[in-house]
Parts: sequence; structure tokens; C-alpha cells
Amino acid sequence: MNDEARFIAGTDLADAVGPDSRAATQALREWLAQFQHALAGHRLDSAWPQAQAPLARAARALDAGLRRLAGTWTAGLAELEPARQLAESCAGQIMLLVFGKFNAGKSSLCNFLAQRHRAHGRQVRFFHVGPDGVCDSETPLREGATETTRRLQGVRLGDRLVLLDTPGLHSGEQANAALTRRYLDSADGVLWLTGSSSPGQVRELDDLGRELLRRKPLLPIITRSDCYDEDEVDGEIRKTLCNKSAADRDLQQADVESRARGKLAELGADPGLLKTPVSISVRMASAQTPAAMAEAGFDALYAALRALIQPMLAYRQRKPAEMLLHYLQENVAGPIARDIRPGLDALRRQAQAALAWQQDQRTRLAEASLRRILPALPALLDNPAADLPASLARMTLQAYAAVAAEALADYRIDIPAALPHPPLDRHAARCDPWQRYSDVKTGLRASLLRLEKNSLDQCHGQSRAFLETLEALDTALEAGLTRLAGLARRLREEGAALPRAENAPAAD
Ligand SMILES: Nc1nc2c(ncn2[C@@H]2O[C@H](COP(=O)(O)OP(=O)(O)O)[C@@H](O)[C@H]2O)c(=O)[nH]1
Ligand SMILES: [Mg+2]
Repeated sequence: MNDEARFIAGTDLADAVGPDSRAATQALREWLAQFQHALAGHRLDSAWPQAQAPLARAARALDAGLRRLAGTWTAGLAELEPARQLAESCAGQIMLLVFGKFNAGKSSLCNFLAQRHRAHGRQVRFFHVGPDGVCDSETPLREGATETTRRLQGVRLGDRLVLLDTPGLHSGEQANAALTRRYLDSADGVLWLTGSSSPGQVRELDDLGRELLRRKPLLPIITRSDCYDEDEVDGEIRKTLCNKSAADRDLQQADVESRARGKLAELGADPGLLKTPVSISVRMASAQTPAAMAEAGFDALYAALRALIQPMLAYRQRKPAEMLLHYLQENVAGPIARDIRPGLDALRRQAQAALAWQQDQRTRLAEASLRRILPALPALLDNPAADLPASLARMTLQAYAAVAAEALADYRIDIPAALPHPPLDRHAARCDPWQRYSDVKTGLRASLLRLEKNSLDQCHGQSRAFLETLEALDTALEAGLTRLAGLARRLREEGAALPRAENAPAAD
């Protein structure tokens, strides 16, 4: 059996697929439910004690952002459902996107492969997608057609393989765009056709960013890999078309490969999706003899296509889960990592700055309060009728309350209604006036320092509690994202058979 026969037979085996993706889908849905549940248990909207404080406002804004984000997930998943079911229903077919610029040779290659499938007794059905949906037709795809009538067309080769000949992704009318998109979504792999006269214009791949990020394999095919040789026959110059030399093909392939690899990296797609490029000439293969086809690069093409089928089938099986996973990565994990966690980090830094500020306030609040009391002190001490201890206690509390109300406005502070230690030592009453003044002042300062410590302890406790709330939310977010990354890894490593339980035995 040659490469061609093996390739054609290989597409018949497309039924030989792995386990379905329902367990993986289920695991991803459960992940989201758990994640939402975890988020509901960590609210920030009243995590800071004083509602008007800047930190409280920042925490409320982040909390609201997170709730808004989480609120979109359920509807987003519901919208995804029809596409996911469609993917589930055509798990046995492989759809290859034949992608490339106008004149790259897409239609010619599709027609040629159709002829070869017919030659092997396979049924071939051409189709195009019109305003009323998919129309089958007997006539091959139009080759060399000017792009005035862009339409989505393709060919089914046998029962399993569909080639979709795309008229450029961002071209065409708006009405067609949604349709094109839907077809692209259901493609399992991409053949990127690039003409041998200027191969590897990697900017074309920008249009494929979304497909590549969805991990569809990419096989670059250098088309029209032929050239004219001039021969002199009987004094007359004759041009004959021939295949490009193996050396030329190798050079072009290596060049396309390295540039495509760079582009994939730039797009953030896995460079492992890129298959080794092949060079072909449909013209030179047109005699359809085994030798002509082999020399025109078709053995290599068939081998490469055959190598694509397995990973594509694997993707096809994973696809319903893969679509869900992508939704979760793009709409849940992405914004959490990009916006929410950095927001939490900023809050954390602010709370730590508040702790440092509190340290800095030590003795300052007490001194500021003392400065408010001292001007009234001599008169009070000179007044024999005054109830000195009661007056001092009242003045101390009032002065401190005024200072704290301003300086600690961002916190919720309880100031004791009575002083635990009266600011006047009993002995102070018996001393001479100067000594008395000095003793009273010392007593006042000691009382104020105790009040201050009591307040700053409260501030510290509130900031710590706030930090712990942030920490708990961040830990829950991180744990969720790590679990999702683990599910993604397993989906790709083990295919659709994603074990539902965390401790399920690993597939070998
Ligand atoms: N020299 C040469 N020309 C080719 C080859 N394949 C296709 N062409 C020509 O290139 C032009 C564009 O081909 P077509 O398949 O319509 O390209 P599409 O626009 O990508 O679908 C047509 O005139 C084809 O005859 C080839 O292998 N060698
Ligand atoms: Mg065409």
C-alpha cells in the first residue's frame, strides 16, 4: 500500500476514536460550580471596618467587579451550549480548513484530492454554502476564479473527511462572516497553503490566531512548487514546467517552518501545533501516475496528512470539553488573573501601608491630645473648688476623642467611656505647685498613651482582619486557577477521558 492508499484508508478509520468527552465536560462544569461557591464565601464589600474609608471603597469596587464578572458566567455557558452539542454530534468527522491567500492553489488542491479519492473508489461530494445553507453540487470547485464572488465551498472526501476551502477569513460580507466563523469553529486542523513564489507570508496567520489558540494543528503546504525550465530545441527556446529541486524545496520548507514557528510564538500558540511543511505541485502531479505524484511531493503530503488525522481525531473527541475549557480560560481564569488578583494585590499593599502608618502614629496621638489640654491646666490647678480628678479625666477623654476622630477616621474605634486609670496620682495633690503641675502632666501623658495604645491595637486588629480576608479570597482564587490548569493539562495529555475524581488513577 502506498502513502496515498494509506491516507485514504486512514480516513475510513476515523471511527476508531477514544472515549467521549462527557466526563471531562462534567469535571469542568463541576469546577465552575465549586469556584463560584468558593467566591460566594469570600466577600470584600464590608471587609474594611469604616465604610467611607478609601480602602473600604477600593475593596467594594473590587468586590463588585468580581460579582459582575461571576454574573456573566452562567449565561455565557448557556450560549456555548448549542455549539458544544454540534461538536458532540459530529465527533466522527474531520474538518480541515484549507487556508491561504487568493491564488494560493486551494481550490486546485481540493479538486485534485477529490479526483484521487474518486480514483480509489471513494464517494466525493462538492458543496458550497449559500444564503440558504449547504448546497451539494457535482461540479468541482472553481479554480483561478477571481475573488469577486467569494463563497464558502468545500468537498467531502469519503464519509469522514471534509475540506473547507475558505475565501479568506476577514473578507466577504458581514452576513457571511458569522457563518464562516461557525465553520471555522468546527474545523479540526488547518492546511495553510502558501505559494512557492513568495512562501511563508506569516502575517496571513494573524487571521488564524483564534484557531491556533484553540490548539488546532497547522500543516504548511508550499504550493505551486514548480518552475519553467528553458530548453533549446532545434534553435528554438522551449519552456517546460518542472518540479522545483529537492534542495530548493528544503530551503523553502525550512524557511517557512522557522517563520511560522516565530509567528505561533508571537500569537501565544503552542509551537508544537506546527507540522513540518511540505512542498507540492498540483500541476506536476496532474498526470496522476504514482511517479508523477511522488515527484510532485504528494507522497510527502499524504504522509503528513495521515500524521495529522490522529491528533485531529483526538482533538475532535476532546472538542466539546475543549470548547468549554476555552470558555473558562478566556472568561473566568483570564480576567481573574489579569484584573482581580492584581486588584487584590494593590489592596494588600494599601493595607500594609496602613499598618506602617499606625506604627508611625505611636506617641503622636497622645502628644497631640496633651497639647490640647495643657493650656487649660494651670487655671484648673489654681481653682480650689474644682473636682480635679473628674475634670482631668473629662478633659483627657475629650481631647483624645477629638484627636482620634480626625486621625483614625478610617477605622472604627471604641474609646472607653471612663479612664481605666485616673490621670491624677493621689500624691500629686500634696506637692508644691510646680511639682504638682509636672506630676499631673506626667499622669495625663501616661493616660493618653494608654488610650492611644488601645486605639492603635484596634486599628491593627482591623487591618490584620482585612488582610486575612484578602488572603483567603486570593488563596481561593489561586486554588481554583491551579485546579483548572490541572484539568486542562489532563484533558490534553489524556484526551477526553478526564477522570472526574481528583485521585482517580492516572491513565498510562
Ligand atoms: N504552476 C502552478 N499553478 C498552479 C498550481 N496549482 C494551481 N495553480 C494555478 O494557480 C491559480 C490559482 O489556483 P486556485 O486553486 O484557484 O487558487 P485559490 O485562489 O487559492 O483557490 C490557478 O490559475 C491555478 O491553475 C500548481 O501546482 N502549479
Ligand atoms: Mg479558490
